[in-house]
Amino acid sequence: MRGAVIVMPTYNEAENVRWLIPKIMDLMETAGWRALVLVVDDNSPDGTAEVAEEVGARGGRVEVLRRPGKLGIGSAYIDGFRRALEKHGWADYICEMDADGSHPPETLLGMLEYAEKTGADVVVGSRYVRGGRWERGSPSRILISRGANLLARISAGIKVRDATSGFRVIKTASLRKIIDKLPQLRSGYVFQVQLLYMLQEAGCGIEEYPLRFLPRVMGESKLGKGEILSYASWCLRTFTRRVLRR
Ligand SMILES: Nc1nc2c(ncn2[C@@H]2O[C@H](COP(=O)(O)OP(=O)(O)O)[C@@H](O)[C@H]2O)c(=O)[nH]1
Ligand SMILES: [Mg+2]
Repeated sequence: MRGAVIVMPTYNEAENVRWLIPKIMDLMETAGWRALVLVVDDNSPDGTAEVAEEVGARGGRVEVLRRPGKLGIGSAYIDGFRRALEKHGWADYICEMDADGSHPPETLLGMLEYAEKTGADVVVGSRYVRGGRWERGSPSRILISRGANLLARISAGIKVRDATSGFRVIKTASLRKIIDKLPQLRSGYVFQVQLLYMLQEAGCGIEEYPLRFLPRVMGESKLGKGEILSYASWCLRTFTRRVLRR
């Protein structure tokens, strides 16, 4: 039986994880996958961690990694990846998935099956390949996303069209190759592009799979101005470094 750990960073997502986690587990089980949802929660005031534990109590296929405060999505993934690599050696894949309902569980299954079929090291859920799209995305968010992707391409030479997507399937063995480099990654949203750059530099095969990116179901986005600034500064630094290296 193939296995996957789904790392899911959360901050105030109680009402979303309540329905999302059971849905993921049902789908994975029906399709014959062994799965564990690893929630990385930053002491959410709305009690996300408790809700996740409650829905996971039946079956024991949910694990909650509790952190003391809001430390950033990037650092949540780093801690989650470490835990998965150390403790869940049975998993063939380690996945990234948002907790807000934007990433359909059916697509996760499609991405895993696509990874199996193609042998890719990484499969990215992508809004910018044929069949992928934003569902009711606000024009300003789409513009930010398009701009961020253009910057990633110019500055880091990233070939993936949706480099900022946080919906990914990564072969465990491929992630293990870069485990020593994980501390170099930043704590915020720019982590996603940095990680992809690292995997690309390590020679990984990266594929994209169409994603219909849905509006978040409950709550608010945590993407702020500080994140955008940190993103732009990383792109500038990476661009400079790459030009100097030539
Ligand atoms: N643990 C943790 N999770 C976070 C943090 N910031 C965002 N997230 C989670 O990361 C995922 C994506 O965040 P979201 O606000 O939906 O970003 P957006 O989709 O770009 O608007 C969601 O599951 C959030 O709860 C954080 O600082 N710590
Ligand atoms: Mg979201």
